[in-house]
Amino acid sequence: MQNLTLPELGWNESFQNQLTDEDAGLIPARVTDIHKSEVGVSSPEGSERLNMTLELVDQGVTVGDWLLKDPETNKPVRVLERQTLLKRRNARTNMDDQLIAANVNTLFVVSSCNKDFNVARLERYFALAFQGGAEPVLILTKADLSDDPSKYVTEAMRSLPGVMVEALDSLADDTPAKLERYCGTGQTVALLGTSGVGKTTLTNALTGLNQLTQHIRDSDARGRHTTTARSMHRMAAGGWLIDTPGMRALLLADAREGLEAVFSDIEEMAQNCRFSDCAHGAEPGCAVQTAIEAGDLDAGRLTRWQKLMAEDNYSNETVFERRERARKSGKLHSGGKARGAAKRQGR
Ligand SMILES: Nc1nc2c(ncn2[C@@H]2O[C@H](COP(=O)(O)OP(=O)(O)OP(=O)(O)O)[C@@H](O)[C@H]2O)c(=O)[nH]1
Ligand SMILES: [Mg+2]
Repeated sequence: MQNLTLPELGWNESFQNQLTDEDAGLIPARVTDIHKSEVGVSSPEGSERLNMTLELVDQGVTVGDWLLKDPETNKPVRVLERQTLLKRRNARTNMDDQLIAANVNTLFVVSSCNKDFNVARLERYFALAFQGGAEPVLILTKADLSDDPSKYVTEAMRSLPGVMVEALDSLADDTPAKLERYCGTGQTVALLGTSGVGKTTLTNALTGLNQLTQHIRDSDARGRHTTTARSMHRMAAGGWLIDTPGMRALLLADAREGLEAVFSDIEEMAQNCRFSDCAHGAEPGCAVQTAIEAGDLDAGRLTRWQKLMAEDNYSNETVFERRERARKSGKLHSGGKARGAAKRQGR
C-alpha cells in the first residue's frame, strides 16, 4: 500500500489541536490492529508494528485510536483524545469496560433479513453508538434471501424512530455505491453485529480485500465466529472500515444518554406522568400506560427500555454501592443478574 497522508488516515483539526510544543518531532500514527504485545499502526511513513507500552495499556488503546510515536525510539508515547469511543461492559465481570473502537463516525449495525433480526438487540447496539458519539446506520444484509425484506425495514423503523436503514445483498455489485456516502476520505466506519450476519463480506465489498467468510447454520442463521480480532482497513471510497468479531453478548456501559436517544419517545411521554418518579406500572396518571392503552406505544418496547435502564443503572454502581444495596436487601451477589441478561441475548 502506498504511504498515505495524515488526512487520508483520518487526521483532522481535533487531533491537530491537541499537539503541544513538546510533541514537536513526534509522528502521529493510527492504530489498525492490536496484538498481545504490539500495536499495528499506519502513518505517513507506512504500516508497522510498535511495541505495546504500559502507558498505552493504561490508556486502553483500541483500534481507530491516534497515537504519537517517537521516531528515535520507535515507541508509542501517548494516545490522543478520542472524538468518539465505542465500548461495552465486560460481560464476565460486569465491572470494567472493553473498548471496541475509537474515532468512528458511523457505526454500521449489521443484522440479516432472517432469524438473526432482533429488535431488542438493535436497540442495544443503537444505544451503544449514540452513547459513544457515532451515528448508527442499520444495515440489513441478505435481503436477496428473504421473500419480503421490506417487513424487516418496517419493523426496524417502528422500533427505532428516525433510523437510517439500508437493506441489501452484500455480495451484489452495487453495494459499495449504496453505502458510499458514509465511506469517503476522512470517514471511519465500524461494523457490529452477531456472527454470520456478513460483516466481513461487507468489509470485502467495501475494501476490495478477500478476508475469510464462512457459511452460517441453516437452522438458526448463526455464524461460526470466523473473524477473531478487530482490524481496520482502507475502503475504496477513501475512508476506513473496522471489522469486528461477531458479538455473543453486549452489555451497555454508562449508556444513559444513548438510551435516552433510542427511547426518546418514551422519555417524552414520561414527562407527562403525574408523578415525577413514576415507574410506569399501576400509578395513576401514567402517560406511558395511557399511550400503551391508546395503541401509541408497544408494551414490549416499554419492557425493553426498563430492562436496559436497570442494566445500565446496575453497571454504573460502584462495588461499594452494590455491596450496600445487597447488604440492605440481605444478600450479596456479584453481577449474576446482568450476566444472566447478557446470556439471555442468546449470543
Ligand atoms: N446471499 C447473501 N449471503 C450473504 C450476505 N452477506 C453475507 N452472506 C454470507 O453469509 C455468510 C457469513 O458471512 P461473514 O461475512 O463471514 O459473516 P461475519 O458477520 O463476518 O461473521 P463473523 O466473522 O463470524 O462474526 C457467508 O457465507 C457470506 O457469503 C448477503 O447479503 N447475501
Ligand atoms: Mg467476520
